Amino acid sequence: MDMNTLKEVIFNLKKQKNAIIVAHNYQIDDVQEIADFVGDSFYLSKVCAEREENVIVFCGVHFMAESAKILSPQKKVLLPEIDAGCPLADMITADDVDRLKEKYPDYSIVCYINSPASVKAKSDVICTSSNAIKVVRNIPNNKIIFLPDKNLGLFVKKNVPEKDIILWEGFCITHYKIKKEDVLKAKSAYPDALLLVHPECREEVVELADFVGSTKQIIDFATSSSAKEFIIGTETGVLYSLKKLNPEKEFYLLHPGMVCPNMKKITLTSLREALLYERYEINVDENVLEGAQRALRKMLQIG
Ligand code: CIZ
Repeated sequence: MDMNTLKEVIFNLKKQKNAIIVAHNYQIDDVQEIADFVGDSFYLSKVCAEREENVIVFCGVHFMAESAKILSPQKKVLLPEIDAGCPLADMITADDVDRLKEKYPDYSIVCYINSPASVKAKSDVICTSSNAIKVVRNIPNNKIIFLPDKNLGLFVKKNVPEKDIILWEGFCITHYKIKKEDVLKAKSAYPDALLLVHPECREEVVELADFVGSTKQIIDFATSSSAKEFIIGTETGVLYSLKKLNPEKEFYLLHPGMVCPNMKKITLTSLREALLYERYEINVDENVLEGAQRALRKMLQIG
C-alpha cells in the first residue's frame, strides 16, 4: 500500500471506529503527522480523559497507554505495538515500594508517570517531567521518596532544597547515555546555540544546559526564544514539532544516539492494524485500578 492510501485507510478506519489517535512527542514523524493530538504524557492523558470517542489509539509506550486506561477505564485503549515498553518503568516494582514504605513510614511517595500501574497504585501522587517540581512543592509532607528516575529526582531536589528527598536508582537508557564530553563536543560544534535538555539526562549534562524541561517545555522555550540555534538534549522525535513550529530556526540533536527504540516501534502499518483489528487492548488489573486512579487524579488536581 502506498503512503497516501495508507493514510487514507487510517483516516477512514478512525472515523468508522469513532477513535482518536494520540501520539507522544517521541514518535516517528509520520505517526505524529497523522495523530489528532501530539504532546507529552501529561497533556495526552488529559486529552484522553476529556474526549468523547470510545476508542483511543495511543502511539507511545506501554505505561502511557496504561495511564490513559486508568483515567478512562470505560474506553477501549489500544497500543499498536504490544512490545513498546519502557525500561525505566521496569526498574521499579510494587514490592520495592512496599519495602520502601516499611523502611520510611513517614515519607510520601511521588512517582514519575514512567512506572507500572501497580507502582502508581502504591504511590501518593504521580508527576511528569513537566510538573515534578510543582507536585513535590505542593504536597504538605516535607519527606519525599521520588521514584523511579534518579536524574529527574536530582533535578527536583535542586529546585526544592527545603524538602528531604530520597531517590531511587532508575534511569532512561536513551538520556543516560549522554555524557559531559558529548555536550562539550556539541557546544564547540555549535558555539552560538542554546543547549536545551531533558531532566532525565545525567546531572553533569543538566548542569551545562541553558534550559532544562520536559518535551513540551523544550518546545515552548525554543518557540518563544529570540535565539536562532538550539542543541536539543532529548529524544529525536521532538525535532518534528520544533521544526514545524520554528521553520526559521536551526535544531541540532545533542547526540545521534538519542533515539528511544521502543518509541520507534510504532509505524503507520501497525497503526492501521491497531484500528482494523482493535489491538492491542490495554487493560489494568482491577486490584490496582482504584489506587492508580487516585494517584493520577491527584496529579491532575495539582496541575
Ligand atoms: O512526560 C512525558 O511524556 C515524558 C516521558 C517525557 C516528556 O518530557 O514529554
